[in-house]
Amino acid sequence: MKYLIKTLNFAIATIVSCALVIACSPTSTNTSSPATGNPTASNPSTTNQKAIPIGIAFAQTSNVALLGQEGVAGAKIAEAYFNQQGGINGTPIRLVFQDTAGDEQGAINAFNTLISQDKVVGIVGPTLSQQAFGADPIAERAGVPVIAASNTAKGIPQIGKFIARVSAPVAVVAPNAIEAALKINPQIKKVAVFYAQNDAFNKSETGTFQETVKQKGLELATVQTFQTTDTDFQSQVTNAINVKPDLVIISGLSADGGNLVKQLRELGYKGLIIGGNGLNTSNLLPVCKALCDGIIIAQAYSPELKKSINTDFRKLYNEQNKKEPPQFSAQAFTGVQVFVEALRTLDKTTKVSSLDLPQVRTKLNDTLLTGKYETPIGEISFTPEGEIIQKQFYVAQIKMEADGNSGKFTFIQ
Ligand code: 1QQ
Repeated sequence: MKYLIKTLNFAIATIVSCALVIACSPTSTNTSSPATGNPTASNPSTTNQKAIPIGIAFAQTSNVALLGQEGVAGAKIAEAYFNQQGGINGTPIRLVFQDTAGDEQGAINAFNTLISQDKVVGIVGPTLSQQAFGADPIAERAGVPVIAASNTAKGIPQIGKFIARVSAPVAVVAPNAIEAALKINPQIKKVAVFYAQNDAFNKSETGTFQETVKQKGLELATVQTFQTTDTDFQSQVTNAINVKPDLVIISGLSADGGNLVKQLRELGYKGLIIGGNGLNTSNLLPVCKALCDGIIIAQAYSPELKKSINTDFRKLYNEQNKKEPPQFSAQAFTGVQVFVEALRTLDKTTKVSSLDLPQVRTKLNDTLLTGKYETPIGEISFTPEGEIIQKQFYVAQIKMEADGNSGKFTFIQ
């Protein structure tokens, strides 16, 4: 009798897990505890079929990988961390990574694979807003929840009801950098603004910077444009230096932004420089080396935040990377955390394993939007539209060592 009940339970468990995991096999007997359930695996072919798949779409190749790799690192820490805690009430999660590379098509391909082939319950990504405007409508049409972890342009949550973000918009974060610059140098009057005109995020960010400059009563002395693929900025830098600015503000990505900083300094600009979110990575340091010193960058994360989940995250990141965690890693961790906590909540009312995939995706989206989360970036929640509600922001300044090779982000606000 006991044996019969056990067999029946197993048969039911198998049928139930097949409801969610399309590629399941009826002979699957993997009942390993979450703690041993292959928590760091990222290759779908070698992983536990019972685990709940969450897609991660970040740039792992192209110049945008300088930003995307930090997201990958944060997501991997979250996978191990939450599986160690028991995953989704006993069922592990499994992150499935797809490289978006640097453009829209790369993100579209990654999303299509995650949605149709990997059958994920939701997606964290893509790396750039420019990519999100191309790929998010695909998830929206397929009814797959997306949590943007590094898309800060205006209009991201408005793409659709399945699109939310844990990356606070530049409109809220970027003005803090100008305030910090004015504290360092209250004499600032003339401002030169540079932006990459082939990128949606940079166009959005420069709009915020330019508005803030005017609101603060500063003179917007010149606006110079470039492309994220440019390496030579001599003519724009010369134009800017001619107006004798006291502050330069750059909206670009890390490779172009780093080269622009380098050429500004080489051609003699001595004033303060603000970099936007695209320069917000220590992968910038090998590009402008000693000349990166002093760049001011607004932050949506501080390693110093005294919350136990941040202490845990910071320790794990430090152990692996021997440095403080950067914002993009903290935001990616947070994106995974929101999915995990929303899945736990959903699973308590309706067993996730009893739902089919479209149901899980829809209910997960509804659940995540109503939750409150204690995360490494602080306590967050969402507006009904999917915009993040976050209270605290910071400003960092890059300090380079005398050798010009290493440096770090020091928090000034
Ligand atoms: C965006 C961004 C990027 C610079 C983050 C990597 O904020 O594209 O919205």
